[in-house]
This record gives sequence, structure tokens and C-alpha cells, in this order.
Amino acid sequence: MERAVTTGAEILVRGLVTHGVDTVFGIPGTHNLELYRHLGRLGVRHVTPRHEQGAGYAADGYARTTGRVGVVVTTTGPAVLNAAAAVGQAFSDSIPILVVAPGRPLRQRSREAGALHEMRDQLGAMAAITPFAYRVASHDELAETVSQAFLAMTSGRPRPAYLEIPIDLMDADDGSVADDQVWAPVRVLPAPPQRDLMAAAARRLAGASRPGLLLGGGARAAAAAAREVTEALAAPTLTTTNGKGILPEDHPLSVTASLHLPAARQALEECDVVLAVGTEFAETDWWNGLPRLECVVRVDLDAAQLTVRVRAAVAIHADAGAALTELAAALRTLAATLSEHGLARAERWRRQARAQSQVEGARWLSTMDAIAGVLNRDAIVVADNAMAGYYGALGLLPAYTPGGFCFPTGFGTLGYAVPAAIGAAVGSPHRSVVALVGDGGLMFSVAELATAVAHGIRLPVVVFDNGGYGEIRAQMRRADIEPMAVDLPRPDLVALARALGGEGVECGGPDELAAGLRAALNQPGPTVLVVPEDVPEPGTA
Ligand SMILES: Cc1ncc(C[n+]2csc(CCOP(=O)(O)OP(=O)(O)O)c2C)c(N)n1
Ligand SMILES: [Mg+2]
Repeated sequence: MERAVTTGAEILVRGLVTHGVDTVFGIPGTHNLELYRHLGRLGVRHVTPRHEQGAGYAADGYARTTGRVGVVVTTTGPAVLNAAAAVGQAFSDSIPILVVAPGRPLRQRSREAGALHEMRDQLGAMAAITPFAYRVASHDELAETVSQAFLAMTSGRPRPAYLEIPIDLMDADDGSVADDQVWAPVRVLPAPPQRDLMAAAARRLAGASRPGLLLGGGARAAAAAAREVTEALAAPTLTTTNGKGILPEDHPLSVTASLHLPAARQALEECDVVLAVGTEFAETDWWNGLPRLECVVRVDLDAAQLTVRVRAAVAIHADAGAALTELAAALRTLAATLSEHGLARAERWRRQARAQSQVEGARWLSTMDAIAGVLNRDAIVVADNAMAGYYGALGLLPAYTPGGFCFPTGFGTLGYAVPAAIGAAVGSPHRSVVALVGDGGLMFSVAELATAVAHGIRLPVVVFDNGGYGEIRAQMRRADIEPMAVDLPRPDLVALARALGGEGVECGGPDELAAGLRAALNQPGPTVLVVPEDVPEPGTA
């Protein structure tokens, strides 16, 4: 036994380590000091963003690209609220991040004691945004709760979790033995898909003359099985934004991830059976309206999703990997008969989608081609909620791996790309990671460039500078509102990047961008690549 007694902070950190955590994103404060006594001692890597929201997005980028839990360590009150937007984002995109924070001491009876960082209901604030929000009241409960938090994040639909430990439990020594206070991780295998439902699904799909696939973020961990099903059915395959790259986008059956395009809707409406896996049919993907589908086989780990927005002819409550593996086995004999027809359909829809992406994203076409020309297949692109992301990269920049394109889809937050890219780079140090961000979104979290400097993270940040909140400017114009509060002064971003310790380059055209990107991928620290834009409106330009 290495120590005779232990504290809450030690139990907590040991619990994290036992659950495989070797990296946390956090900011220390008066109330979480004790955690830092053990993080270093137990060999946990600590990445220090410049704002807790940055820590949250970094944990999100880390989780999206590694499949592991991203952990955030904050202090009380404002620090927790700073992380809250990231928890909201992770919730809406089903990303497992864990926020660990101290809370009001057990012995403090009144809620309003004028204490440092005090807030009315810290736990309630987090409970409002994610289902696993728990405040422990004892050391015993702490070990157990760490285990439960990980179980909640890794079994069933991934969601963020929040774990609060009263300040006075942090350093309280309860005389217990450290090794008794750690619960080993519990691994839960999802129940196998029901046989009769699987048989019904296979029958429908095998009997289809024009099958199609729609893969959502829920199928991210099931790429190999998804590909087998796609190929067995020779089914044109679309993905959601969160599913982009599950099927490599140069696969002959890949159509598009831009579901708002008419071609995407028509490609699925043409199908007599659509297999939809791990997807919500969310407005944030289908923002021009849902397709009218003849027959849908839905697979989802979240049973509630099976009846949301699109009616299923067959609804399978299962892990995407398990269901797709079984379906692939059942369908394996089909490929030869259907392939020509399916390939031709995929080719036609892919061409149409591409043509529509080129129109909608005309302004970013040469830029995206330049970026695509530099990046290898393994690269991770993290886009912000800017027009260059959803009108540009989504349809024009191919992804080849699940999680190869990260985007704050559901919650649609700004300021995501730079910190999330940092998290992705921390999680996958040998992969190229690039952030794409608007000039507006950049300023939400520009301070995180300093984080990339401090940790020596190679990070090209391509900034699409249209002098303000371009999307909102366009929306005001369309709504006949005289644009206000949308034009932003253009800071000298090159100088700003340098002032923070990074590099900066103004890129006059695609060739300069390609050269800048190449250089940026080969040097430690961030490089801001500014792409100046003039045209203010999408679609109408
Ligand atoms: C946290 C947050 N605040 C406000 C918004 C509203 N919003 C959506 S797009 C946008 C403009 C973003 O500007 P920029 O990042 O420069 O991208 P652009 O629209 O110019 O391409 C704003 C303010 C948001 N999505 N998220
Ligand atoms: Mg802008």
C-alpha cells in the first residue's frame, strides 16, 4: 500500500487514472488546488487553455478524434459556467466529456454566504444541460461516482457528464486506505440487436431495388461495418455533418455530407429503403427540410431517437457496430447483383451534390481545393460555425476518416475551432490538424493561440476574414433589417498571432495559402493564415 490515508482529491484523481485518463484540460483555482497535488504525481498530462470554455472545446476535440473521454478540470462558480457552453455543445453532438469541479463545502449551510465564486445552484446549472450531473457527499460515494460517470459516458448514447466534489472533501482525510477507494472501470456490452428485428431489416434491405444509407455521428465507431453494408448493398451513402468521413468521401458509393442540398434530399427520396444509423435527422443537418422517405430502417443506441422526426418501418435499438456487423453478414451475398446500378446512382447524386456545393460554396472553392491539395488522408479538419465551414468545407473538403471533420453541429457555437483543434492535436500528435474559422468566431477564443504556443502544438488556423458576422449580416439583409452590429473592425491578425508567440501570414490567393499551410504543418506552434474576403453575402453573390 503506497499510502495509509487519502483525501477526496486523491480519490478523484486516482479514479480518473484508473479509468484511463492520462490527459486533462484545465485551469487551476483556489478551490481545486488539491487536485493538482495529485495530477502531477500520478503522471496526468495537464493542458492549460486560456479560458474554461476553451478547455471544454479542447476536451470535445480530443474526444471526437480519439474516441476517448475528454476531461475538463475547473474551479468553482464562473469557471464551471465558462465550461457550460462546451458541455452544451458536447451534449448536442453526443460527445463524452467530463467536467470535474469543486462545489460549495458540505459544512456551508446557507447558500448565500458571500463565499468566493459562490453561486446559487452550481449543480442545478449543470444538471440543466446534461443528464449526468452529480455532487458527491462523501469519500465513499466519490470513487463510486467516478465509475458511474464513466459508465454513463461510455455505455449507451455518449453524453457529457459533470462531477462536483464539495471543497471540504477535497483535502479532508478520512483515514481510509487509498486502494480501497478506487473502483475499477466497468465495461458494459450493449445488448445484442433483437433477432427478429434484424431479420426484418435484412429482408427489407435485401429486397430493395434502390437502397440507400444515411450514417450519423452515432455510426462513427462502426466505420468498417458500415462500409461492408454499403458495399454489400451497393447503396449510395450519405452522412450527416457528424458522420462525415465514416465512409471515405472518395469511395465510389459516397454521395455527400451536405444534407441541406437538394441533391442530398433527392438522393434519399429516390430510395425505396433507407438504412439510417445513429442519426437524429436533425434540423441542423436538414436545414432545408427533411426528405420524404418511403421506408426507413433506423438503428440507434438511444431508443428515444427511434421515434423522432422520421417514422421507422423497422426500428432497431442497438449499438451501430453490432447492428451493422450483423447486417453485413446477412447481406454479404448481394454485392454482385446490385453493384452496377447502385454505383451509377451514387455517381449521379455525387456529381449533382458536388455541383451544388460548388455553387453555394463558390467563394471557397479554390481555397478548399488548395487545402485539400496539402492535407493527407489522415488529417483532421476542425471547422468553426462560419460560412466557410458549412457552405465551404462541409461539401468541398473531403474527409477520409470518421471524426476527420469536426464541426459544432447541433449547438452551433462560435469559438469552437481553435480550442477543439488543440484538443484533437493533443489526442493525435502524429496527425495533421487544421482549424478553419471565421474572423468573428476566431475572436471568441483567440486567446487559445497562446495555449498552442505554450504546448508547442503545430496548428495552422485558416481565418476567413470577411470583416464581421457575415452570416448574420446576410440574414439581416434578407429580412430587410438594416445591418447593424455585424461589421467588425479588422484587427491585424498576423500581428496578433505573433504577439501571442505564434506565426501569421496573409494569404493573397490559393497558392500562398497552400504554401503557408505546408509550412505551418511543419513547425511547432500555431500559424494564423489570413484569407481576406470581400463579398459579404452567401448564395446571392
Ligand atoms: C456563441 C455564439 N454566439 C452567437 C452566434 C450567432 N452567430 C451565428 S453565425 C455568426 C457570425 C459568425 O461570424 P464569423 O465567425 O466571422 O463567420 P461568417 O459568418 O462571417 O462566415 C454569429 C454571430 C453563435 N452561433 N454562437
Ligand atoms: Mg466573418
